[in-house]
Amino acid sequence: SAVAEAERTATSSSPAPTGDITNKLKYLFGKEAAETPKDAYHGTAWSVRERLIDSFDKTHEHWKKEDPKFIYYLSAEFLMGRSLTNTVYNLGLEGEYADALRQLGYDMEKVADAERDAALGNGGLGRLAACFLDSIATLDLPGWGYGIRYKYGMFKQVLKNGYQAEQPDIWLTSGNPWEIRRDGLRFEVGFGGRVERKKDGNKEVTVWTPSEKVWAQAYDNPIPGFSTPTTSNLRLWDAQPISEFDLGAFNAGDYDRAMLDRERAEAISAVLYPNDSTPEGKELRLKQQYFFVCASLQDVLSRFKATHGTKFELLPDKACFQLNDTHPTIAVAELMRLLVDVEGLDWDAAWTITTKCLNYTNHTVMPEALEKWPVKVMAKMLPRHMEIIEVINEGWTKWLGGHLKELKAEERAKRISAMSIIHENPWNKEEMLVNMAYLAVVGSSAVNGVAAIHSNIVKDEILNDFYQIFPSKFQNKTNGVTPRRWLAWCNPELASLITETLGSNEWINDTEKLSALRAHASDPTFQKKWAAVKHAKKEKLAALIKKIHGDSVNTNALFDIQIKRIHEYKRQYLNVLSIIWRYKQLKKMTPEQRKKAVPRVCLIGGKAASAYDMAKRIIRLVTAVGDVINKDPETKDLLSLYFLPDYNVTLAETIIPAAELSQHISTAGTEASGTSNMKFQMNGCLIIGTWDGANIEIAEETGVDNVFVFGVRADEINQLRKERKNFKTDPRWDEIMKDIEGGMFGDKDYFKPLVDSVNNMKVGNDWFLVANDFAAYLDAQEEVDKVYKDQSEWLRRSIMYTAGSGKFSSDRTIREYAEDIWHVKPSRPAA
Ligand code: 26Y
Repeated sequence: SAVAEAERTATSSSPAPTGDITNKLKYLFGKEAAETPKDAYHGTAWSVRERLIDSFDKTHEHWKKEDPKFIYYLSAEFLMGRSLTNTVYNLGLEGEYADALRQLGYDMEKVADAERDAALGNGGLGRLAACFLDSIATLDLPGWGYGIRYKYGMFKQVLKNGYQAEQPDIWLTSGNPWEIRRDGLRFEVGFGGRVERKKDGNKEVTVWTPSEKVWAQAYDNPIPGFSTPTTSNLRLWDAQPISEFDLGAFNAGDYDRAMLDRERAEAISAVLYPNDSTPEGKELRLKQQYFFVCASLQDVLSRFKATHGTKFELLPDKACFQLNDTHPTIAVAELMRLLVDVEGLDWDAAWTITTKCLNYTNHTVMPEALEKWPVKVMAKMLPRHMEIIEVINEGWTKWLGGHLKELKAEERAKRISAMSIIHENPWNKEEMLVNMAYLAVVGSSAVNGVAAIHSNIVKDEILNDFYQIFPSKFQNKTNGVTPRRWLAWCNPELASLITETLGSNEWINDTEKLSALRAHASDPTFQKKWAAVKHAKKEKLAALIKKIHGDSVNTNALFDIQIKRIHEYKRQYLNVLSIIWRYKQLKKMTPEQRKKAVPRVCLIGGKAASAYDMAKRIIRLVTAVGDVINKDPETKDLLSLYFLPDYNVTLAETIIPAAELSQHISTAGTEASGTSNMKFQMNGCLIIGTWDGANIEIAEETGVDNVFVFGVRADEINQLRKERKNFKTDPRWDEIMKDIEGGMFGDKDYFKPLVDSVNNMKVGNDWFLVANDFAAYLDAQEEVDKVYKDQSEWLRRSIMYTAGSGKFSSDRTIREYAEDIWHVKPSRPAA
C-alpha cells in the first residue's frame, strides 16, 4: 500500500525518535524533559526536520545529476498552515513518532496542536500555491516554489464586542524548525537610482545604478511528497541590509540613523498585505514583488549558468515560471533586464526566451481587482524596468498594428489603445498606468483561468481583445486541493473507512478510485458507519465552539457552514438574511410545529481586509444576529449562529470534516473557482451554491440533483444589474430589512450602510444582486431541510460527494499544468 511504501522509504538508519526528541529538547532548548505539549512539539519537530533534510538532500542530488527541466512557481503568497502532521504522514513516519510521543506521555494530536500556522497568504490563491507544492512533490516533478518570508503573516482576527479587530501574526519568535537558512546564499536587489548608456567597445550597454540596495537572503522550506522519496523546496527570501549598521553614525551618537538602513531593508519582507482581491497601490507592495522576483530569477540563472554557461537559448528547456496572478509579473521586465543588460543578449533573442519561460494564471474576474501601477511610481522605483516595459509596449503595439492592418485606421487605433500595456487611468486622465495583466499576457506563452466558467470569462470578457489575437494562448486549469491534508490527514476516521471499504489506500494518490464508493452510497450498513464518522467530527467541532464561545451546541442539528474571506461578492450577507428569516419563522411556530423543524447550527468564519468597511459591518451583523438568537431559550436548540474568529488553515482542518452543508453562494460569474468547495466535497459535505466557479464542475461530478443549486446565471448578470432599480423585492426581504433598520439586532446606525448597499439604488445598487437571489435561496434552503429529514437520502448524497471528488485533487491539476503548459516530467530519486 502507499503508506507501507512510504514507511519502507523512510530512512531506517535514523535514531530512535524517543531519544532523539529528548536530545533535541536538551541541546536546542536546554530542557531536561518535555513539560508541556509545546516542549514536546519542539523536540519532535526538530527531530523530524532531520529526516526531512535527508530526503531533501537525496532529491536535490538526484535532480542535480539528472538536470531535468524545472517549474518555478512564483507566488507572493504561500498559505502553508502547520507542518508537523503533514510531514510525518507524508514521510510515513507517523507510527514511529506517535509511539515515541506516547512513551513520553504525549498524544500526537495534542502535540501537533502546539504548532503555529505559517500564514503567509490571504486565502484561496495562497492556499492553492501550498496545495500545488504538495502535488508537485508527490508527483516527483522537479519544481520549487519561490516567495517571500514575511516576518508577520496574515493578521490574527479577534472579536471585540462583536467587531473585528486585527492583531499582528508573530509566528517566528520560537524559531521555525521547518526552514533552513542558507548561509551565504543571497542576492543583491536594487531600487531607484539612474540609468545610463555606456560604450563597451562598439556596443552600447545600459547600466542601472540603483540608489538603494538590499540583500535577499534565502531560506529553504523542504516540501515532502507523499509516498515517494521526493522532497521538493519552497525558497523564501528575507530582506536584509547590505551594511549591518552605520558605525559612523553610531559613534557620533546618532543611534536612530545608525539603524536606518536595516529598518528600511527589513520593512520589505516584514508584513503580508492583508488585502484579498482589492489591490492597494502601495509602493511597498511593488517593492515586495520586485524583491522576490529579482532574487528568484537571479538564483535560477546562476544555477543555470553553473551547468550550461551562457547558452541561454537552452533556458526554456530547463526552466519555466508560473506567475501566480499578476503579483510576480515584473518578472517579464526583470528577465529581459538580466538577459539584455547583464548577460548581453540582443533584445529579440531575450524576448523569445522570456516569453517561452513565463506563463500566467489569472485568479479574479473583477476588473477593479487587476493590478495597475502608476508609471510615475514604477519609473521612480524601477527606472530600468519602466524603460523595458516601454520598449516591450512599443514593440507590441507596432506588431499589433501590423496584425490588425485589415481594420480601418480608426478602429485599429482604438483596438491598439485598448490593448496598450501602458494606458491612461480612466478615473484620472493625468495619470498613466502599467497594466500588469496585459504585461503578463504579452510576456507569457500560456494564460489560464482556474475553473471552466472562469476561463471562459477570461476569454470572452476580461481579456477578450487578447484572446482574439492569441486564441491558442488561453487555457483552463480547474483548481484542485491536496487530498492528503484535506481528507486523509484532517479526517483520518473517514480515510480509514474509505480505505477499508475500497480495500486499499491507493485513493490517496489516485482520487479517481473514490468513485468506487458510489456502489456503497445506498447501503444502510455503510451509511451508518459514514454517519458515525461525521457525528464524531461534529462532536469535535462542538467542543471547539464550546471552548471559543462557552456554549454547547446541539450536535444532532444540521451543521451549516460558510468559511472564506468576507467579501460582498461572496454574499455572507445573503446567508445572514436567510438565518434571520428562519429565526422569525421558528418564533411564529407552535411547539408542535417546532418539533418538526430541522435544527441547525450555523457557523460563519472569515477575515475582512482591515480597510474593507462593508465587510467589517457584515461580520458585526453576523455576531449581532447570533447574540439575539443564541440567547433565545425558545429557539436556541433549533437555531444558533456563531462567528468563528481567526479562520485559518488549521481551523479549516477541524471545521471541514464536521460540515454537513457548506455555502458557496457568490453572485454567478464572480468567484473564479473557490477551493474550499472541493475540500467540503471530499469530506462528504453537501453544497448549497450558485452556478459559479468550480461549483459547476463539482455539481457535474457529484450529480447536479445532489447539489442545492439556486440563483441567477452568470450570463444574466449584466442585464439584471441594469434592471435592478426596477426589481420588485420579495415581501420577506422588505420585512427583514425593516427589522435590521429598526434595531432588532441593535447597532442600527452601524447597519444602515449595509441596508443601503442593497436597497438604496443611489448608494449601493445591490451590485452583487443579493435581492435577486434571495427568494430562490430561501427555496433552496427549504429543500435542504426536506432532504435532511430523510437521513438515508442525505447520507447517500454525502457519500456521492466524496465519490465524485476525484477530479478535484491538485494532483490532477498539476498533471495538466505539467503536460499542457510546463512540459516538465517526473524525476524520482532512488528510495
Ligand atoms: C493585488 C492584491 C491585493 C491581491 C492579493 C490577493 C489580489 C488578489 C489576492 C487573492 C486572490 C485570491 O485569493 N483569489 C482566489 O483564488 C483562488 C485560487 O484560484 C480561487 O479559488 C478564488 O475563487 C479566488 O477568489
